[in-house]
Amino acid sequence: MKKILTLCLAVQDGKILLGMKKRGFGAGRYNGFGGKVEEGETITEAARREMEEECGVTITAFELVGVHEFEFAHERGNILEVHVFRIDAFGGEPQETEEMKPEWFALDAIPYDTMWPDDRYWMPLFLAGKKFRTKFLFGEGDAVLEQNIEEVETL
Ligand code: 8OG
Repeated sequence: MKKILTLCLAVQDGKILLGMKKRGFGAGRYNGFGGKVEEGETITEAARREMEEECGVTITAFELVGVHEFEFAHERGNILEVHVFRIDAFGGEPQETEEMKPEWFALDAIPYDTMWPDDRYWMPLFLAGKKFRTKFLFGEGDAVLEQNIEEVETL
């Protein structure tokens, strides 16, 4: 079974916008904004909706830059397919919501120790403006057991 999700990372003036996830899957970690694509919605529509719901801004310029496949050793065959968007412009000011507390980080001070453990491996490609496809297998405590990161021309 495959679940399709989005992940939106806004970069502006040498900073990246992350949010501290306050509840649910991934709570206590900084991450971009996003979530599951709902029925009847395209992946880009889902990305727009999640940015509005989770930090109150409206995307005006974006690009799909990566696709991850995440799998957990205790439930092999259940794939999380996460579509990563770089947000180049948005309207409004990021606001704290019930789900996320937004915060800007300098690109050389990304808080990898409080993020998903795979992020430190693919974020350099993202920050270098590359496109990528990855596969990660997580074990207990979300340890990365296997990883495959491929730079691609198109997605
Ligand atoms: O709807 P929900 O908030 O549960 O969606 C999960 C969000 O977390 C979604 O934006 C996709 C994202 N996400 C994962 N796994 C990972 C991961 O390993 N790294 C990062 N950076 N984001 C992830 O589901």
